[in-house]
Amino acid sequence: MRLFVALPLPEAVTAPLVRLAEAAPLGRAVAEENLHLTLAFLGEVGQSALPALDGALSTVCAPPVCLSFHEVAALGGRQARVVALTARGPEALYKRIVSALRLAGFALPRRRFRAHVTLLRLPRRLEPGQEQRLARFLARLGTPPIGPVSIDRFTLYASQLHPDGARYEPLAEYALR
Ligand code: 3AM
Repeated sequence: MRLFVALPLPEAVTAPLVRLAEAAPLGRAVAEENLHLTLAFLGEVGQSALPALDGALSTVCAPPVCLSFHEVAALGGRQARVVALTARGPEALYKRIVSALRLAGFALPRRRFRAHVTLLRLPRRLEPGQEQRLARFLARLGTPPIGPVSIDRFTLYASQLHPDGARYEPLAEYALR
């Protein structure tokens, strides 16, 4: 199973975000039920490792996350792959989850954590003019008036890749209190 750990988002956040994504001049909007904030990507995990994974995530003890949103930006370096809403608030929880998973022997990609909610997936190559249209759209948006919100749990998701996009299934939830 392809697994990741993420913060689920309430409808008060996902509803305006999906409207915003659908107004973009290009790219494929992430479906509302798939909007989340990724904390750790585990990749392929065998069924036999699930009890150890659940055990590790159950040891994470942290208060609810106060999530605030910053800006809608194209992420992924020079060849941007996604448009995302950047966020602040889950950094301490991220560190606890990553150390609990590493302690339990799970290998995680070594990437700088930049909290974000992916809103749109961009085509591999942008046609002439598309880059400017996207830049104008992002500049107009500024900081969207969404949040802050308090999130009182994190979720282990399974991701299934399909030609029309990934589908995410929540497998387990862990309370933050
Ligand atoms: O929250 P987002 O959409 O940015 O990018 C993938 C997605 O994050 C990320 O895991 C989330 C659920 O699929 N992801 C996919 N492959 C990855 C990898 N090899 C990855 N993150 C790190 N390394």
